[in-house]
Amino acid sequence: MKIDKLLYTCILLLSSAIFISCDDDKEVNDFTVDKETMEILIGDRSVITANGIPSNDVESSAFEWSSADESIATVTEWGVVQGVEEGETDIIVKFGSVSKTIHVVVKDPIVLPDEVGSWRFDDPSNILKATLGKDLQIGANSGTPSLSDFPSVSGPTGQEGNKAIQVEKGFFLKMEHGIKPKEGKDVVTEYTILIDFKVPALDGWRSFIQTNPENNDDAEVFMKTEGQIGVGSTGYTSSPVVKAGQWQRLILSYKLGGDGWIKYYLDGVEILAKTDDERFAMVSTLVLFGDNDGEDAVMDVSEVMIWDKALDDNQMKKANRVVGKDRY
Ligand SMILES: [Ca+2]
Ligand SMILES: [Ca+2]
Ligand SMILES: [Ca+2]
Repeated sequence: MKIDKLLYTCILLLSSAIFISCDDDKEVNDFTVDKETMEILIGDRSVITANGIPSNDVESSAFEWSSADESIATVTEWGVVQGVEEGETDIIVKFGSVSKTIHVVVKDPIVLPDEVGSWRFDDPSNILKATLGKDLQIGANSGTPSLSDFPSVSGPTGQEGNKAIQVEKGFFLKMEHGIKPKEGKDVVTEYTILIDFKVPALDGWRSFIQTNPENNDDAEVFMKTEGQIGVGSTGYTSSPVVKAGQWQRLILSYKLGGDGWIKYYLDGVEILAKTDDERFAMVSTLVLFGDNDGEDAVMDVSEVMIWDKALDDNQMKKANRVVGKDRY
């Protein structure tokens, strides 16, 4: 008897469910999406299709689309998703009070190799600390420098926690980059260096790198007083590129040899490209912001990063875009 009762109850419930569903045939109160997750490349587009239940003749415009993070992926009012930057986010589609979430993974076809050294100058109590690699050292053209000669200053505006180091004229930093020369070479002939910097005014020459650890000859990469970047042997940018009082990102990619180059990118734009030059090859120590005879006026520096590869154009553009982006 008990089983019969249970069966009867079940049939009753089932038929009422069918009844309710048939009764609501014309009223859409739920919907499906054709995918729960999607993977997309930066710049590519892909569509998510939503269909009403029970009838699928709902106007597409009845659905409301939004992206949880438009810096990763955007979505149009028709459900067309576009990848913006590497990362993960959700696309949310709403119909009335019902909403569905589609998880989106945006991938970048351009792969940025891992850096081998990174210095951020964010900790005033340990300003030379390496995030990756060895801590930096300090140097001076005359006398013995002390840490108080290298004050902690503000970094890029709007980046809470991003601090910088101030390197005055006649003072410099020394980097033990840890990159080994290629087989058969006694110097490092391939690398890329990224420098986030600010010059307070266009009032004197600046030095970015000096490959001579003794710092007793000219630096390798300068800013001329008017703001051009380069050096005599490669030439300078045809016009000033450095702006007074503004944070900028310089990326220098170097590879010595027949297929080599020295390329300068500033804020993601190529400013100078030359064939290679032996003067850019490094020994185990690289001098930053130093020069032999005073062509190294004051500069604020909020980040230095180095790779043991010569990044290509796409990789430099990507490094300009993504390095530090999610850090502050
Ligand atoms: Ca000099
Ligand atoms: Ca030099
Ligand atoms: Ca910093």
